[in-house]
Amino acid sequence: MSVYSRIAHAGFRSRIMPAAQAAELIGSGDTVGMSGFTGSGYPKAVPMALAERIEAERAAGRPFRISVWTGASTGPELDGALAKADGIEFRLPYNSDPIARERINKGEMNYFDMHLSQVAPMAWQGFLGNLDVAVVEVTAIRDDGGLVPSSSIGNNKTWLDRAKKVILEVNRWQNPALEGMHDIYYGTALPPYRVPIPLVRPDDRIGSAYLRVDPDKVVGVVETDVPDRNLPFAAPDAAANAIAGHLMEFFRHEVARKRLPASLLPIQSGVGNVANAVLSGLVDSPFDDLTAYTEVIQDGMLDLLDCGKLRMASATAFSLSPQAAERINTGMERYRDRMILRPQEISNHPELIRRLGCIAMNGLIEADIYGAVNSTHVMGSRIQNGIGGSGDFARNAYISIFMTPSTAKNGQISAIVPQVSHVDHIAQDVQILVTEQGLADLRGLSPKERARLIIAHCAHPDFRPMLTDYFERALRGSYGLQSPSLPDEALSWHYRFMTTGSMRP
Ligand code: 0RQ
Repeated sequence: MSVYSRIAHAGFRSRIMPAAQAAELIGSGDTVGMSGFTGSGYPKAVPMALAERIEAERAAGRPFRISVWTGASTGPELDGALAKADGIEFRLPYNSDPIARERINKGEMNYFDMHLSQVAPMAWQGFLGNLDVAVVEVTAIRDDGGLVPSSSIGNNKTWLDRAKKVILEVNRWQNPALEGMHDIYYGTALPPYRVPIPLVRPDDRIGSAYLRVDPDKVVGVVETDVPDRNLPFAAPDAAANAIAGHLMEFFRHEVARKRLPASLLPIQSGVGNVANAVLSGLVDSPFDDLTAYTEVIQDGMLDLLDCGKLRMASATAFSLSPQAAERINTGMERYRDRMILRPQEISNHPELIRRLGCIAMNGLIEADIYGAVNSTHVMGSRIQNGIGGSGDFARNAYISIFMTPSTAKNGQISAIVPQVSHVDHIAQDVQILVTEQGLADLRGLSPKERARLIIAHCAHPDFRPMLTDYFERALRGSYGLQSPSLPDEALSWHYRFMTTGSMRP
């Protein structure tokens, strides 16, 4: 294959350069919008070259730090390399890289963790400041200058439009058959010019298969041949399988009561062990003709597509194990027409999630007896990842489900607590709570009814008596009886863990 085979446009071909030269086009203090969403479609060569440059500048006594905006989490060549070099001053909107996480929790990196649907609108509104450079991975450049997107879309449309200059990474590893899978909607506008987004089914295509960029802004083109680096999935454990079982039972019940159609409604599924077990559960379920309107397409969705249960999946990115990434990359022709990747402002758009009636299924760190959920902060202060898309989906879903094992840290922590140490999702946005112990349907219940149900159905038996005791005493000693609480004692569960390593008394 000729090195030019993916770059048909002569003007862009003349700007091909090594990654190190492209990294020279980024200055200290710049804000850089990079592609990338959950380990796919992120630039691999320029961030690595930039990290090297940052180390060299620092060694020469010249501190060099940048602000990094992306779609969501990325890979070790981006977040990992730049955080290791201590090159990130400010980061948005989501991170799951362990080195960056450590820097954030040590107070060495500012992090604005935000709803993923709001990133592009907020950039357009001007609240985030100027964008100096965009570094975006694509899979090809057509002769008309159209960009064939990569394995994630994220905020690329916005970065390409807003940045003063653009660096493109053209990745030959991605299958060229990706062309045609994407749907880039260019119809969004700021108020008062907003109009309804014309998407009424998850299958609808409402935009272009290509990203566009002003060729005059493109200062560098770098060719790569590097795979996306997603993490392998662990096989679902017993707790994950039990959670999946409770959810399948719940769906059967809802269909029998005619509260859900037999093909369910478009599913949104978080990532990780539990989410994957739920998707596997759907493979053996009685539900057919399923659809997904979600953030990421993960391994379990490929299985559902392969067995014919899933009609199509709409997302903004792939989030696949290395094996599944290989599987999709080699079988792209088979999958392409049944998948759509969109900008994250569309995949996570509240208007569309509400219109389509998505079934949202997300993980959590802890939930309290009233149903409020903490998705982000361990012990109220230490960030794990970020709210990601969970808020976009939970608030607007037809049914908002949160799922978790009932304990963490080898059973020393109860995931069900008297009061969450940080609130991401208020009780009104949490309709179904499910652990391996059981499922609590909180719809239509008052706070006290919720508390009794959550303790009985979701808490681990080791912690159930403590929670019941707390609740009964709160009923006697609380300032008001709408949501009875004993605030000092409620948070003492977290202090106990921090001081003794266990929430057990
Ligand atoms: O810590 O790695 O040090 O052992 O938190 O926990 O069990 O690996 O959980 O991978 O399911 O992630 C909420 C983080 C759950 C995820 C969260 C510790 C635990 C471990 C991770 P270690 P697990 P999961 C759409 C929606 C927000 C983003 C989102 C998340 C670590 O689901 O980031 O939902 N959600 N996006 O030991 C103390 C507790 C704990 C605890 C877990 N109660 N107390 N530590 N941990 N519970 C996503 C997409 O569609 C892309």
